[in-house]
Amino acid sequence: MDVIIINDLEIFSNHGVLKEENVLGQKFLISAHIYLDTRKAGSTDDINDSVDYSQICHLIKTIMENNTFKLIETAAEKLSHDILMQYSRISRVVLEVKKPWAPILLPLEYVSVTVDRKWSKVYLSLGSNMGDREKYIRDAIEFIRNDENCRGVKSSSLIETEPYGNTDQDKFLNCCVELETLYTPHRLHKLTSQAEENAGRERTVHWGPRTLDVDIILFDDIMFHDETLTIPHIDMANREFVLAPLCELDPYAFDPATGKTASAMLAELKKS
Ligand code: PH2
Ligand code: MG
Ligand code: MG
Repeated sequence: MDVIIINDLEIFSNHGVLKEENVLGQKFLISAHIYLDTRKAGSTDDINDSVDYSQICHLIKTIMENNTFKLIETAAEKLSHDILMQYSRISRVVLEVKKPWAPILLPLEYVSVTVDRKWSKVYLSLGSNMGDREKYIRDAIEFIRNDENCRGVKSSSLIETEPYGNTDQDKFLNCCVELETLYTPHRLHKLTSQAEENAGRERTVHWGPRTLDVDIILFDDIMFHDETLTIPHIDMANREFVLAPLCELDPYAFDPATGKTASAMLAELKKS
């Protein structure tokens, strides 16, 4: 990915934990690595095919001057978030806020914080086998689409599937959804749980009938496990109702743990 760099943009503003800092103000230096594809602009020579770094600098100045944050962390979070929100061409921002006059009663060059924020590519699996299955699934997709921290929400077709695991229950409707998100895996999991709650899901029988189940299948190339979340989905390679719709969206989506693509996993599953 190409990168536009803004280095040490100087802004006078009022962030700080101390009252004096909020009143007097001080100098901040903002740097940003802005990742985007500049190839098209590089050949058309048209600013509309890139982002205007001057505009971004003024956006940074406005945010810095119109807010009073206690922490440089908050300033960096807000700046990177707003840049990613306002410029859809930008896929990632690495942003540093430097505070050269930090009042610590000791000489120092500066203190700073650097955040790295980006649109992550995610695949979800949705399933329902109770009530108006299609409506629960479509409402969930709409709910996710309406969240400003998600974009490019795209669904596979809906397929009817035999219950897997606990087979003594009704048939499922399943699909996969591809999206990009600014959320962390845990924050996205909170959103998918809210989608399940909107469908009135009650957690009674493990692997039992449900109005809606939304599972995170892949999240960039992250491999992660704790008591609430396992990514990639632990059983994806054994589930045709996950792999078939995933292949429809992207047959080359792959499990970073095994390096296997969705289409290779599906082919293996069908053979066994
Ligand atoms: N979900 C399960 C268990 N079994 N079977 C099908 N066909 N579709 C599902 O979504 C499904 C399942 C647990 O999440
Ligand atoms: Mg599930
Ligand atoms: Mg689940």
